[in-house]
Amino acid sequence: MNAERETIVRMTRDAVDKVRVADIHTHLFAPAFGPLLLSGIDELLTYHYLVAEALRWLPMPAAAFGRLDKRTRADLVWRTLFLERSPVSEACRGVVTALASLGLDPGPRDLAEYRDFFARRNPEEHVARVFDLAGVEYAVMTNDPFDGPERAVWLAGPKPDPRFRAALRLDALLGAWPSAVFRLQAWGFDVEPGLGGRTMAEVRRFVAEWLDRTGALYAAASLPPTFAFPGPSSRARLLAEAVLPAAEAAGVPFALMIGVERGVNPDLGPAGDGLGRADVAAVQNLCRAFPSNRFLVTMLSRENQHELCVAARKFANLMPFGCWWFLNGPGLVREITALRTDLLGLSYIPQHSDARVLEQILYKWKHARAAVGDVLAEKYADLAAAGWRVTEDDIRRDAAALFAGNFESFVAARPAK
Ligand code: FIX
Ligand code: ZN
Repeated sequence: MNAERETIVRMTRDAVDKVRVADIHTHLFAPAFGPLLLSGIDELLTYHYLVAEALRWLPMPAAAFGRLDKRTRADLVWRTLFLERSPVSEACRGVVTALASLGLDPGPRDLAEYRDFFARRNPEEHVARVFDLAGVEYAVMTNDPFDGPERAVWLAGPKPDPRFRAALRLDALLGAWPSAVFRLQAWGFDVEPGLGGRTMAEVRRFVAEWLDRTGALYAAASLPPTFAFPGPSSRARLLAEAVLPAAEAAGVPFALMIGVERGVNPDLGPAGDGLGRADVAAVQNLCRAFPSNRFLVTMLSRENQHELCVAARKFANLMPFGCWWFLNGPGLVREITALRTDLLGLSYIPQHSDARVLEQILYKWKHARAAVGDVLAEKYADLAAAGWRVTEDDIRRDAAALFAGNFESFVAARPAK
């Protein structure tokens, strides 16, 4: 490496390591939501990413594993993935990074010591420390207005916590209308199974109420690989006639998380979801038909990434984000970040953590910063070789946009009518 390249690599790593992060999609909850905020070594070990890996070795059916208590499941995952073989997968390495980030020594492989450490934490101080160590300014939650315990907290009016922002998750509305309709009726909304009468106006009222109650930064839904738009499905109609108009009126984007095939192996619970390649035409059709709406879009299939970047070149109201779930490993994060940078410059959001357990933000962001930083360093070095003077201030500015600013501008933007 020549001296200029070395300097650029050093400056980029430093900027990306220090940049503040807006974690735009997680499954974490503010402490006010009580037991919904998961934390600690047993939660880390029973994360569904690890469960899927352990069940490839364990001599028991998934359903039997699922019936065991959490501590026993954690013991089995620890023994299977960390003691009987080396924890080289991304999710396993993540546990090691998280422990080390908290000052624990992963060397002795002493599960009892880690349990003891977490048992002695003061919960409030621990949340603050983890956010600080991860360099995360705030995490966006996934807030489901159809989830009983969560709904009860919102209705009681939790004290706002600036580290946890809301996102209104509408899978239960858009993906399961036949059951959603009865719940909406029970809550006083005049809706009909066949979508007739006042249904669309009432769903708009429901979405508007919840966007307001939660202060959501965006509304969202995960969608199967078969997602099509436009179309006669209740999902497509509710989206077009109720949800997008409500999001537009509230001035918030809608996040499409496309490509998840739920319950490929239902015995595995959340570890049993798979993926499929989707049709990016649905995204293009939405962006064209709803120019006053903004769409945050992530796709689960590796094969969709290139088409999504090309679609984003056509529509400024489309913001690609994250390397979701099965894409979240250093190899694919590097590949996808390089592809996005080649086609979109700096107009994308490279990663979200998708953390379900508080301490996961430690590893997800450490690993993401490293992978994204490597790609950016190479891009800046190539740019310098082409004759551009790359300054440290430029790199810091660009990193701030990628890791927080692009999201914040997109959320705040009001498209021209
Ligand atoms: O739908 C989602 O938001 C997914 O991210 C989750 O359902 C999934 O289980 C997950 O945690 C992936 O990281
Ligand atoms: Zn998620």
